[in-house]
Amino acid sequence: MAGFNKMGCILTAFLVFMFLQLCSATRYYDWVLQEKNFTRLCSTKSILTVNGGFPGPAIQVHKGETIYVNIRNQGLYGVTIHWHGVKQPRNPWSDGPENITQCPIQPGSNFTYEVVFSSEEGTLWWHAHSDWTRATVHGAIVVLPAAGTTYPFATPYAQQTIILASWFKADVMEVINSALATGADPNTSDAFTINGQPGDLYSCSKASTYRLLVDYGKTYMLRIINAIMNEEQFFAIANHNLTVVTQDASYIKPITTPYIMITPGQTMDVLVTTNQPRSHYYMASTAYNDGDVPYHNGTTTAILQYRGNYSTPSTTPLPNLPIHNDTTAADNFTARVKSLASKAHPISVPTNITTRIYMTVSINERICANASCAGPNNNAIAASLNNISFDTPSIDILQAYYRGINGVFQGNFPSNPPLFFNFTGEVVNSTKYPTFATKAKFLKYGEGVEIIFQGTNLVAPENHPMHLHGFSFYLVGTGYGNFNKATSPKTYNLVDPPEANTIGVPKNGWATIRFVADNPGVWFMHCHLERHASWGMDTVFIVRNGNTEESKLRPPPAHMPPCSKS
Ligand SMILES: *[C@@H]1O[C@H](CO)[C@@H](O)[C@H](O)[C@H]1NC(C)=O
Ligand SMILES: *[C@@H]1O[C@H](CO)[C@@H](O)[C@H](O)[C@H]1NC(C)=O
Ligand SMILES: *[C@@H]1O[C@H](CO)[C@@H](O)[C@H](O)[C@H]1NC(C)=O
Ligand SMILES: *[C@@H]1O[C@H](CO)[C@@H](O)[C@H](O)[C@H]1NC(C)=O
Ligand SMILES: *[C@@H]1O[C@H](CO)[C@@H](O)[C@H](O)[C@H]1NC(C)=O
Ligand SMILES: *[C@@H]1O[C@H](CO)[C@@H](O)[C@H](O)[C@H]1NC(C)=O
Ligand SMILES: *[C@@H]1O[C@H](CO)[C@@H](O)[C@H](O)[C@H]1NC(C)=O
Ligand SMILES: *[C@@H]1O[C@H](CO)[C@@H](O)[C@H](O)[C@H]1NC(C)=O
Ligand SMILES: *[C@@H]1O[C@H](CO)[C@@H](O)[C@H](O)[C@H]1NC(C)=O
Ligand SMILES: *[C@@H]1O[C@H](CO)[C@@H](O)[C@H](O)[C@H]1NC(C)=O
Ligand SMILES: *[C@@H]1O[C@H](CO)[C@@H](O)[C@H](O)[C@H]1NC(C)=O
Ligand SMILES: *[C@@H]1O[C@H](CO)[C@@H](O)[C@H](O)[C@H]1NC(C)=O
Ligand SMILES: [Cu+2]
Repeated sequence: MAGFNKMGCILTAFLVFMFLQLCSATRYYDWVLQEKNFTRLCSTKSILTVNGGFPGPAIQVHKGETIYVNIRNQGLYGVTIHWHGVKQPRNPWSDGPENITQCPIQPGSNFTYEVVFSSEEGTLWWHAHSDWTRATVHGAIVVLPAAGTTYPFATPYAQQTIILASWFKADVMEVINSALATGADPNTSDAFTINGQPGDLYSCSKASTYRLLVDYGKTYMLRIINAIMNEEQFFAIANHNLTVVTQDASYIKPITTPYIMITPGQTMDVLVTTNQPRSHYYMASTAYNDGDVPYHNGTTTAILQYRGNYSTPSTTPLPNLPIHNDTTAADNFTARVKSLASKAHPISVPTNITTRIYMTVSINERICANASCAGPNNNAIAASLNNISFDTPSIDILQAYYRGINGVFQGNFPSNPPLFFNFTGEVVNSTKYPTFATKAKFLKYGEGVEIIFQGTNLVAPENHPMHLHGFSFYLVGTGYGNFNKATSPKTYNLVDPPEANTIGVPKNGWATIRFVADNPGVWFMHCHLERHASWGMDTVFIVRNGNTEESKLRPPPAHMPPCSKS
């Protein structure tokens, strides 16, 4: 009897130990930010990485879990990490944007993020949110259905993350810092990459091209992430259709298409059926750029390689990707994206809108003394929302709001542009110049919010992928030209609009989004083209506390990284 108890005890202890191991294995991540040398495009350079990887490690969770990620910074400068598309209910303390919700984790120190998953299901990603460090510091987040539930389609045979990224031969910090210093456009990247590799069409890249080995007659899920810095993308696989089933970790009505258009910041899960003759096929990604602005014009490739006994084909077919300025191709795809809106995955589009913001999205000029800058008209390029070019503070806005520190930001971000003109028409000189300030917009807890993004023709019109932290929102309408108060709302889709965290505002057009302000805290919103964000195409929403404990901001963790007195 005593022996049995002892054995039982040991067995229980062993099971508890194994359980804790499993839990800690999946719920606690220990990451080191470190420089590492990589060779790409015939040259070697040191880049900032997490745990030495490019891309960095993947996180896999089930819907609704919470994880902890300890970031130990052994790099050269202060960095923060953002969990892109994770709503982090009541927990902006772990959202990440530098000097918006925290100050940087300085070299030699560490910070543990608590990442709270809620309604997200699909693919998201994490990335550094300090200057341009996200170019090399990023990775996938896979959110599987909760235990006991499944996909709203047949479970794929296997799945693979496909991360699109940018590669610069130069140091990325130098690229943006020198551009900000001269006022000109930053240099474009030297390659796009798929899972870290430029692929066969770039020099010195053939041997390392990423290969996805597949079996014939199966359905694979590709979890595609656009981590590229400055260009939207067309992506396709030769001879294979793609069936898109999620966007930004929300299910959509399946779309079968030869190509997708995916903006920086967006994620899409696509199903691919391996029904073609056993062989090699390229998957490829190239820029969608409909503006008259510099962009990288290369094509990154990887190989979809069937397993089997066949001789290596003499040629590998490339998919037909639309040309870089094929706006129709981009719009044709984007217009097909609709929420699944099923019983198991319902949606809830707000109709009681109490805050409506009409927001111009513009590229601008900053006047330089003695016309000494290298941008247009010897001015510096700037960017703005409602003509306010965002100045990043040196104390985070979240802390300033929480502790009532004055002088860090102003709460009067306007609900309208300062001047109404023909935004998408001929440019008048006097409308090009923004105001530089740190302004945030307060929202009441639980209210319905609508934002009408209005693209403008100022300086350099193009498509802008606008990204909101802390929420997913519904894209209820888009159009070209100026938003028309009387006619545009009649085109809204309130039945099955896509739910997203990033949407492209058409070049010289508008896009309307809606969300309920049910996440108290401080939430950044910005263009996900990194050069635009650097130029000031950003703002901040502060959602006030509600009346119940569950509708209030959580208190900060014990050790937020300190802000330096620089
Ligand atoms: C990268 O390589 C250079 C040149 O060989 C070397 O000096 C440097 O220490 C290396 N950096 C890292 C992080 O390994
Ligand atoms: C820093 O890391 C240690 C473990 O290495 C951990 O105990 C500590 O809580 C971390 N500090 C912060 C602020 O996250
Ligand atoms: C940008 O490109 C130009 C022209 O190729 C080059 O001279 C310059 O060094 C580059 N700047 C940076 C920061 O890489
Ligand atoms: C791709 O889809 C189109 C339209 O549904 C169809 O005509 C075509 O046969 C499909 N191609 C393949 C390779 O499945
Ligand atoms: C792509 O860009 C490079 C470098 O800017 C340029 O030399 C080349 O002509 C461009 N190729 C095409 C097809 O536009
Ligand atoms: C592969 O196919 C060739 C030609 O049909 C055959 O000679 C060879 O034995 C096969 N190899 C294997 C491992 O099946
Ligand atoms: C698209 O770009 C091509 C070449 O880059 C150019 O010839 C063509 O005129 C452009 N089309 C439009 C509509 O701008
Ligand atoms: C876009 O869709 C329209 C209408 O459905 C069609 O006429 C056109 O050919 C499509 N264009 C492209 C590039 O797919
Ligand atoms: C954030 O603030 C710190 C001082 O706390 C400053 O050194 C850093 O440059 C700021 N970052 C940005 C992006 O402005
Ligand atoms: C605005 O400008 C566009 C493009 O020049 C023009 O087609 C449109 O008629 C203008 N709208 C108004 C109201 O003037
Ligand atoms: C445009 O406006 C700016 C700012 O008011 C002024 O400095 C500049 O001289 C104007 N340029 C022209 C060509 O009118
Ligand atoms: C609309 O929202 C406001 C603010 O949240 C609320 O006070 C009001 O009761 C709501 N109206 C309806 C009809 O739900
Ligand atoms: Cu933009």
